[in-house]
Amino acid sequence: MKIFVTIVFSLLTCTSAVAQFAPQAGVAGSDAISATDKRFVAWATTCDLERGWVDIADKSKGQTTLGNKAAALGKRDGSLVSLGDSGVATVTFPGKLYNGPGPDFAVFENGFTNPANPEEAFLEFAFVEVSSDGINFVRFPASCHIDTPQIPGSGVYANARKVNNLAGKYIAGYGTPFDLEELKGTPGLDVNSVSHVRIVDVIGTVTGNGSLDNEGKVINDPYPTPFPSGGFDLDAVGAIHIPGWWPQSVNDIQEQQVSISPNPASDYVHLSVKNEGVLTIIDAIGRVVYKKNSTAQVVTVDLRNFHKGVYYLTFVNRQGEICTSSFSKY
Ligand SMILES: [Ca+2]
Ligand SMILES: [Ca+2]
Ligand SMILES: [Ca+2]
Repeated sequence: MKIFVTIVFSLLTCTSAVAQFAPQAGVAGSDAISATDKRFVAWATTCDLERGWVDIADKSKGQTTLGNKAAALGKRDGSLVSLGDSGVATVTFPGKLYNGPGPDFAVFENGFTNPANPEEAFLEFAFVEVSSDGINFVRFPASCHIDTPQIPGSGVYANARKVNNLAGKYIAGYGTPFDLEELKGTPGLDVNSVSHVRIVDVIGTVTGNGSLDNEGKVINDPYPTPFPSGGFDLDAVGAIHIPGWWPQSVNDIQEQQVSISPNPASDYVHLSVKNEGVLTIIDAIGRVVYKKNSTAQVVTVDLRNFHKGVYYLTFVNRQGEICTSSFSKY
């Protein structure tokens, strides 16, 4: 739950003494990843949701209701599902994640900065876990050195430099990155074959129900947030490393009329068409190798007789608008 706070503390507290992790998005040295970063190759396609409590200390208030699991799917768009105290969302992607260079996926929440200090923000946290079988999950070792209770409405903000490996560390529009390299060698987990990512709401500390970080410290997450939108607000989970998926595979044309997957493609390519129109595929030397009138549907093109290389896709809708894109056959 986000409550916009107008109280501004004029007294600067000494925050630099414990500074040790990457700072807030927009501050030099941050590892926050913009939702428009070209490294993202895909977004969550399924979500299993176990709602948490409006207030875990008073379960008579029931569970949170804001949003639904669809809000966690697809690109980061500002649509949210509120997990509630101790709520859990488990997502999957079009393929399994592998441990490539740097971060392998990122989680998006809707925190907002302190208007008086870009280092600080109102942040709600969640643990992040991964699994290679959908049954056994391994949690990223989280650290939270925020030692002030985060009571919503009290004007308290958190400094991201005190937080590591907790989703929600960064403000809306910026993902918190997670690197599978950190979990390499964990029994029961293959970091090059991660099928599920799980987001587990952190419970604030005020009532004694608080969650602990990897160092056994209580995590000062905003509490209580006794609203239908309580707890961690999940917006999206972006994938960076999926075998066979490269950056640019989702390109500009997708926003308009057609999306292409996978790209590069081997035996088949799927063209998801949102409108009626004509699809044409042209090879690298300008020959039309495929043409089809399509209605709103997914068109699967058999590439087995295509040569390896780049192909150009043109889509003309009934209004005569033309979209062009390209894909590779390997
Ligand atoms: Ca990695
Ligand atoms: Ca929480
Ligand atoms: Ca969303």
